[in-house]
Amino acid sequence: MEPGKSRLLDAVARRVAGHSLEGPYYTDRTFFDLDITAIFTRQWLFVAVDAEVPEPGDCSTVEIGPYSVIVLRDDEGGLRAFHNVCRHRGARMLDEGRGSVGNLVCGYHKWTYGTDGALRHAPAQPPDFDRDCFALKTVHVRSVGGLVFVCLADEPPADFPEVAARIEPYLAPHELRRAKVAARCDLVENGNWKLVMENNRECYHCDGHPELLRTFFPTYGYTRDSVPANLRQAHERYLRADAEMRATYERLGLPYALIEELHERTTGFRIQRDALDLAGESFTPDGTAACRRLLGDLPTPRLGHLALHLQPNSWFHVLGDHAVTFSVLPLAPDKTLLRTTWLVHPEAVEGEDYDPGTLTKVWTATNEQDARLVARAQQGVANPAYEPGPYAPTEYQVEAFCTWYLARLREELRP
Ligand code: 3BY
Ligand code: FES
Ligand code: FE
Repeated sequence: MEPGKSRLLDAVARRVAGHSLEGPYYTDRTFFDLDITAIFTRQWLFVAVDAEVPEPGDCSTVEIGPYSVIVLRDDEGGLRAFHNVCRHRGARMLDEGRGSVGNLVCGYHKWTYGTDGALRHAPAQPPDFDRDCFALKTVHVRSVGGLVFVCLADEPPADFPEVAARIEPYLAPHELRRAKVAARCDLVENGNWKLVMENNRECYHCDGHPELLRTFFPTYGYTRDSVPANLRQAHERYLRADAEMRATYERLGLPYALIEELHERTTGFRIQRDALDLAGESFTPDGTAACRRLLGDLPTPRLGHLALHLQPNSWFHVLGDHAVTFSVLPLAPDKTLLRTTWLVHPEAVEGEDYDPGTLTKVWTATNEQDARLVARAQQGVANPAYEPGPYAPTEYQVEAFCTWYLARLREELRP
């Protein structure tokens, strides 16, 4: 076995369950490259929403390690994804970001591809040139209730269709496929992508989120018996709100049961409809809706939030009045892009039904607070004095993330 590989396998074997990972997982270029190969080229990744590419020709380009992928609505209204690499001499076709195209034209020598990826025109080639041999390379893509996932693997994880089928009924009433993008924010965090994910998987640090905690119950992640004394009052409020929400979900026929299979399967996920504090409608200072026009045909804004967490790179909060999606993309061992997107009903009018500032305020503040925590964590794990420490019981989803992650590394490194 190559020495590099055995060093990585040794690190994986050394890992003490229930403890954070060793420093090099977050700082070392070899681990970063392994993460791209073992995780980001193998798994289904959340990269966009249908609402970003509603019309034929609409496209969104996303960078995944050294890869660049075009997500595109084709002329028939179907979703497609292609490698952003021209089949002539490999030039990048589209810049990162969003746009709309009739055809995909390479800027170098004008090879021109249809929205189905077929090469339509290659100037000044000999008569026997076979255009059929040079279609854009495809990438697996699918929408799950309006959330767009791509997979760079030749053979994507076999359990994703089943996971999608279990998630879709929860998302369906919110009709995200028809929604519109109300706001978007790209935040580059000074930390490894795993620190961004781990931070999202616990509320142990949530007292750092005063705006979020107006409505987000800080008891998230605690069991009934483990709620600490300072959170007892919040827990009492949670229990009352939870009972009422369950009755609402039952009455409206909304799926709400917790499904939590974060490390038991290749596509780890967690989904749950859950109460919010105060008015219980949205992430606002008093909990009332931030958008007057509700998603889908929902009859009431008081629905709490549908929380969805997926390995390896995403989480979502889907409410009665809006949805907010989070996509995590690694840039370097110590740099990560967090892309946040807010969705509202397609006919919601800015300035009338919603104010973008109010809509985005809580998660913008929360993301910035989290980014500061992640940057501090990165500084600490890069310090030679760092050694892995024990997770608290309420950090069980961080442990699940690490367990899931290490299983993927083991699969990749298997001799
Ligand atoms: O966005 C989330 O779901 C996580 C869970 C707890 C902390 N953070 C808010
Ligand atoms: Fe694209 Fe030449 S590299 S047309
Ligand atoms: Fe946080």
